[in-house]
Amino acid sequence: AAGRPFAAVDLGASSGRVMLGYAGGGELSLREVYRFLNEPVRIGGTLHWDILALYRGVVEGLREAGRATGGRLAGVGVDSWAVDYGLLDATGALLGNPVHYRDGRTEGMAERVGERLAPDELYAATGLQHLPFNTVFQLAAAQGSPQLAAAQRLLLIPDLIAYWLTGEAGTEVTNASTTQLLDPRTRDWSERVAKAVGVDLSLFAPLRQPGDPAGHLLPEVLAETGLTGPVPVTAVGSHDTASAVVGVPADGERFAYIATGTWSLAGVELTAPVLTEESRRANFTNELGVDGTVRYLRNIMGLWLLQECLREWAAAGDPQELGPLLAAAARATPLRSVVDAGDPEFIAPGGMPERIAAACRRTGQPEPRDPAETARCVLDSLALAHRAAVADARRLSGLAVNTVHIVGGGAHNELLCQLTADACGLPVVAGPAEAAALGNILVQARAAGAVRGGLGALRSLLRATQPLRHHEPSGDRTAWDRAAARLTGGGKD
Ligand code: ADP
Ligand code: LRH
Repeated sequence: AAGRPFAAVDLGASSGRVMLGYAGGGELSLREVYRFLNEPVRIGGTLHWDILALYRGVVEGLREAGRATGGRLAGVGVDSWAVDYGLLDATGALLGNPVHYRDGRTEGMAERVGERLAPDELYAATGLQHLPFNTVFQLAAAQGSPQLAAAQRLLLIPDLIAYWLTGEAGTEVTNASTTQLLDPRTRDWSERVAKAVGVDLSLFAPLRQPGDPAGHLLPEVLAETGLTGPVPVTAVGSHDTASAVVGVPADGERFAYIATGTWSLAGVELTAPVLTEESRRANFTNELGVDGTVRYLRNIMGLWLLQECLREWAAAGDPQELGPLLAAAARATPLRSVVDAGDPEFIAPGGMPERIAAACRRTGQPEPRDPAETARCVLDSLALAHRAAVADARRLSGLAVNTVHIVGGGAHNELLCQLTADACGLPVVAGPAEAAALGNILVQARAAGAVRGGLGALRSLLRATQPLRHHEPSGDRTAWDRAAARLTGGGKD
């Protein structure tokens, strides 16, 4: 093969994986060498990430990657979910387990921060949509804790993993943009926001750009993984969604993307942030992307809704298999009932089938009667939320979108992709499902000189090498208008 071997460590909220990619000489291939569940742990009333189990999964995955390549890797890159962090003491030791963004500790924190900096000023300065778990609100919740008092360093999750692999600390900028402490115009920290909300910016390691060198695997990591050094680690779009957007196989600029996994992140790629009051009210975010881009998008609950139902049914002794369940959902009555998949009421874990049923009752719609109807309600609701986000992104950015790309695990879900095409009234291109890993590998490979060019060139390599599925819009679009009206009490959506 012409390509050189790169490993992508991609930690999602539902699973972590180490993917081996060969890139260069016109080649781009990817295969999964190791996947492990990411199961949070509740202790003493606080929901934590099992960060050491995740690190072990990373090491085992790198060993597997080395097994496939005779111990040689041209590079490693790490991406993960956003906003969360670990704190280190003066010796570099981890202070406590990182807290999960779905933990309840941030309740009331937006109000507390709002007393110091009004929501409209915070938006104008950071461009970040209001999500209760943004890092600023987590830090407000941690204020006064002995851990924060002892902390000398704060590392976002992918930077923490990279630190353990290399001994070098940095703060990769795409993920830093999810802290709500960064100004998307300067792509640098906002001293003003940090001061106003009482965050000490010296906790953060220096900013890094995607493509920057991030050190080499430590001798102890080489020994544990059986890899032959030196193995460079490269900063990638360390926010998984930033890497996933690199991995969107778009032709040209007029596309919307939906990265669908645990979350659905739906929006467009821009060259400058949109910081208007209208944008704030529409709850659109300006996260930073690779190569100076802005990811202008909205968070939608995503397949979390279904994951939580599956977990609940299994715990109640009624385990459902995803394939047959989706087949039954495809046969269920379309748009029988829908919920607002953007509603933060669905963020916390637990009791999801009942919470979905309660939301249907509240809006005067029939409750789902079985798992198939619940799954159909979730998928119809996601498609409806995708449609609203794509329409708002077009309107607020002025970009004339003609195609919707669905990447992430949800790209496997043909029903969801077709419903999204139907709801948006636009053609949907589905795949790759592992867009984040591909984006991670492409940015490393480019830094190593194995591939060349801007995002357009990287995306044409994706189109030439990755299998994609096409969904044309079908059905009656007004049915979606009527369903949306049920959620807004008869108003327009
Ligand atoms: P994350 O990165 O947030 O952990 P993923 O991008 O891995 O999430 O997406 C996981 C979701 O993708 C699952 O919850 C599931 O709904 C969906 N998915 C994965 N594989 C399939 C499949 N073969 N068919 C249908 N859906 C799938
Ligand atoms: C998706 C994701 C998303 C964030 C959320 C916390 O994995 O990174 O972009 O909003 O996790």
